[in-house]
Amino acid sequence: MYNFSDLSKAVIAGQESKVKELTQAAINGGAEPLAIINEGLIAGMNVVGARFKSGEMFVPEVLVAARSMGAGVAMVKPLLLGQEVPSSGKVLIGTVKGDLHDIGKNLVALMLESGGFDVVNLGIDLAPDKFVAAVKEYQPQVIGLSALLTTTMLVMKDVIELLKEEGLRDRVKVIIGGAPISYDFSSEIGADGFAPDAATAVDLCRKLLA
Ligand code: B1M
Repeated sequence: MYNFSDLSKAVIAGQESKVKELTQAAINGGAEPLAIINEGLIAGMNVVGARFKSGEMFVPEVLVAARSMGAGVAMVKPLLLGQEVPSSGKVLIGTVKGDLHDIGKNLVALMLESGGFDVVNLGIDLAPDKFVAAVKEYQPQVIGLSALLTTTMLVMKDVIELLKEEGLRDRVKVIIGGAPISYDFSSEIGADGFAPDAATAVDLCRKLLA
């Protein structure tokens, strides 16, 4: 059995060239491509998620780690010979209408991708009908709404109401987040969950889809 701990450590440290070198060594050593991704690269990123959540790592370090993980994944993917990397589920994510903040939302998208989810990042300033149209088009298991303004967080309720009107609410879990959002607000508007940070959003999606 191949030992991926150095590869995971290189991801955690965001050492892109070392990640590439160790990924190549694992490939040359005959390690299973999927094991390289799951037990080496994603395993490292899971540690990053946990450290980010506990305040031991910060946004720039998370971004560097995610980029180094992506470099490794890009090397392994061609070896999967058309096999799909098993997806943890499909998540649509976007920032609601009137709100242009996207740094945190993009970080959530990145961490979800790193956690094995298929992510469709819809962008910013999205009216409820845009989310509903995207649910119809992409058929996700989860939809993630982000808002950073106290004025725009109310749009989240409109998205949920429109999903109900269109008969789609039972088909998709709705999670919400952003600086002004709380657990109480998520219960009040009938969301399925709230995550205060990107790593918790990954845990929440895993829990909702278990
Ligand atoms: Co604006 N802004 N901003 N801003 N901005 C805030 C949010 C504000 C708190 C600053 C302040 O006054 N102290 C304030 C909001 C006040 C309020 O509503 N109570 C504010 C304001 C007022 C404004 C403008 C109105 C300013 C103006 O023009 N007068 C304006 C509004 C524009 C608009 O959206 N219509 C505005 C504009 C901007 C910039 C464009 C300059 C820029 C955004 C750039 C961009 O995103 N591309 C900006 C920034 C950078 C900020 C602050 C400084 C930082 C936000 C950020 O990126 N944080 C912010 C102050 C602050 O929050 N300290 C502020 C880092 C990021 C990693 O954290 O986004 O919280 P965050 O995301 C976290 C979690 O919240 C969570 O996970 C992320 C990672 O851990 N999370 C989710 C986020 N989305 C999630 C979704 C999930 C789950 C978790 O599930 C789906």
